[in-house]
Formats: sequence, C-alpha cells, structure tokens
Amino acid sequence: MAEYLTGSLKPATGFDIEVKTTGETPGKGNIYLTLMDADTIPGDEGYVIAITKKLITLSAKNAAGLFRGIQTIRQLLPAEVAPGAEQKKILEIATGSISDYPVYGYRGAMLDVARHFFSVDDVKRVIDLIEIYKMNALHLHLSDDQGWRIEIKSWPNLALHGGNTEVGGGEGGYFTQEQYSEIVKYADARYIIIVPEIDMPGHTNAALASYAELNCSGKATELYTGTEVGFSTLCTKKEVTYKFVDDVVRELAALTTGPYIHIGGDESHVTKKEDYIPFVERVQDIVLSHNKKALGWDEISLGVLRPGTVAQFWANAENAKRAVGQGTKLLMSPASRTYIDMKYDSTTVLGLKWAGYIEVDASYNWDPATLVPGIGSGNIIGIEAPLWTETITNMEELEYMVFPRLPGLAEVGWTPSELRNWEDFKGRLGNHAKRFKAMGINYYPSKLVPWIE
Ligand code: TNX
Repeated sequence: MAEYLTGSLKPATGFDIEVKTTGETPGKGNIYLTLMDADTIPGDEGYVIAITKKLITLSAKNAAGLFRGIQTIRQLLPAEVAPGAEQKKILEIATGSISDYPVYGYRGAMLDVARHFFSVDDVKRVIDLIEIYKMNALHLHLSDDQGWRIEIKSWPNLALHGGNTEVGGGEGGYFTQEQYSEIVKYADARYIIIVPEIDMPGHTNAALASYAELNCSGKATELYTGTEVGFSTLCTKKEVTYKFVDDVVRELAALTTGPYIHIGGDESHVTKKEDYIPFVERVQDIVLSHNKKALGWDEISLGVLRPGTVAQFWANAENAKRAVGQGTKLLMSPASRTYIDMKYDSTTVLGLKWAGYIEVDASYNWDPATLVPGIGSGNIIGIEAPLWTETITNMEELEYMVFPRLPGLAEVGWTPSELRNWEDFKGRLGNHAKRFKAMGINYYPSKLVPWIE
C-alpha cells in the first residue's frame, strides 16, 4: 500500500518517497500507514486519517481500508498531484481528522466490452479511474449478440469466431485467459472485484453463430453487428446447452477471485417463459456448483432464486420486488439514474435515450433505499453504473460518458443520503476539473457544475 501511495505521488511531485517499516512511533515529516484491530475504525472498508503539522497517519483494519484512505490522501493534496500534472514545490494539505466508511459494500461500474471491444490497457485505465472514487467492483459484460470476448478453452470457437466483429462491423477482439487474469490481478491489487458476465439465455447470438448445436434449429446463425436486442436465445431444451454453460462457468470461475458470476438473464424476448424459468434456476445451480454466487438482471426473479443470488435492478420494479419477496438482495442500477450510456441532454451526440436524459444532477440526486417503495437499504448490497457501448467506440468517448457522472454515483454508494446534497456536491465536483485535465480525462463540461479550472 505504501509503495502504491508513493508511486502515485511520484509522477506529479517528482519526490522519491522512501518506504520503511517501523515498529516505533513515527517521527516528524512522515506519512504513516498502520493496520489496527480497533473499534475506532468504522465499517468494513473504513479508515481514519489524522493530519497534524508533523505527521499524516492513516489507520485501517485491513488493506482495503488503507487503499480507500490513500485515495482520500490523494484527493486532499492539491490537484497538481494528479498524475501528469505539473510539478509544484510545495504541496499543502489541511490539518484535521477524518473517519470514513461506505454505506454500501458494493460500489461498481460496468463496461460492455461486447458491443465494442476494449483492450486490456483500456480496462486498466477504467480501473485507475474508478479506484480514485473508491469504487470496489468492475462488472465486465463479456458476451452479447455482437461479440464473445473471453477465451473459453473447451469451446474455442466462441472467441475465435464469436469475437470476430462488433457493432458497426469493426474487428472486435477478445481477451485470452492470460490477459483476463492480468486484468483480475490489476483489480485485486486495488481491492476491486471483477464481475464477469455471460449473458444468457438471450443476448447470445455470438455463441449461436459459433456453435450450431446451441441453436434449436441445429444451424449456426450469422454474426451480428447491429444494435437490436431480444432476438436470440440458447436452446434451453437441449442438454448440450447445460454442458456448454457448465464448461463456460467452470473456466470463468477458475479465473475469478471475486464471489460473483453474472448470468445476465435480461431481455430474453424469444425464450418462452416456461423455458426461461427452469433455465435460470439450473444455471444458478451450475454457478453454485463452482463455488460462486449468481448475479443476474432483475428478470431472473421470475424463477426461484437460490441462496446468495443477487438480482440487479435496472428497469422493472415488479421484478425487483419479486426478488426481495424471495429474500434476495438487490444491486441497484436504475436505468434513469445510473445508465451512463444515456445522453446528458438532447445535444449529446453519443449515447442512447430510452431511459431519458441523465444530467449530472439526476445521476447524483437519488437515494437507492427509497427509489422503489418496499425496497429499503437492508435489501440492497449497493449500486452499479453500467456503460453499454452500442454508441461508444473508444476511450475518449467512454470517458466523456463516464465523467463527470461517475464521481457522483460513487458518492451515492459511499455516503448516506442524509449527508448528500447537490448544492454542496456540485462545488466539490467543480474542483475536480483540474484533476480531470491533469489525468487527460475527456469529460462533459456540464453547465450545471461551477468548474474551477
Ligand atoms: C438494455 S440493461 C440492455 C442492454 C442495452 C442497454 C442500452 C439491460 C440489462 N439490457 O442490452 O445495451 O439497454 O442502454
């Protein structure tokens, strides 16, 4: 952790800060990181920072808490400390003390690498950007009609054929298992879990084009590069389909250090309800048999949900309530607040608008615990901001949709609603313009925010 901190300060400060281990009370002029097993440290990922004229002390119960606290130290330092910023001789930081912890244990973003493929380096940059705001989960949407993006050794054509293209007909791509593991390792070092999603039984054209036997017709489909949804389905009645799911989940579970495998389950419009329900139930059992928990879009609550399964609310309150009625916890991704692929307003060139325009204030100003009547904080594990990429083709476009909405969404997951208000937040957000610039982040300069440049 100390090396991570000094490494993150070095590019901007030019300082080569020495890292030492000590059992003694640290002297003057140090940043002291300490693990303690104390009741004074709140929450699972909580931390306490004390800043005096002589010393900065960051205390936590575990490394994740230290990592979150380090992000706060980075933010307390002037914007000039951001990587890529100009060097400044004196970096001032206010004295004081902070005791901080998150209200929700899951605070995530999602990247759709299926509609348009993004490289390992792109995904690492996304991790770099979400870690600053103390998010702890990155969900990767690894398969859809337009592409299959993860090598599966027992079904090699999925990636070799199904990974060949993307929306608009570009060349697509996929992660080898080795590359994928590199992403997981990078995220692990930052106390961020990677949640892999294989969307099923709909959103599966890339798989159906790669293996004829997964189709009820027995014939492989053509690869697809459009943006329609809801036209594909695995053949839920064939036994080979479950062999396929078991193989894919087994290989994916072996690459996954976090607790979840996301099974999709959304918009399976051409799967009959009587076929969809047993499919979703059996796939959860397959996930459990590989010692993982299933996450799925809210439609999965049509079936019986297994212990530990989490339903991701995105659009349908009835589905969400049905999940909660079964004792299932929810991950909150209401499309009208968290879908960062939605346009900011009518002038935004990129993005979609089916869930409405989402200006920066709309993505900040909501409470996960009061959004759906009957669903309270006790039913919720946290929030996630999905970036679907039908219209997003590269990092520059990605950043424009993600920033500046992501910091606010991260705060929705971290800070209790009673302590949040837009008037206060917009001023704090305005202060991040310099940081965005120093990090080369292409952001949308919303007129609602008083940017300080
Ligand atoms: C709905 S959200 C979808 C995605 C699209 C997205 C576009 C969800 C579970 N399904 O397949 O990419 O809308 O905003």
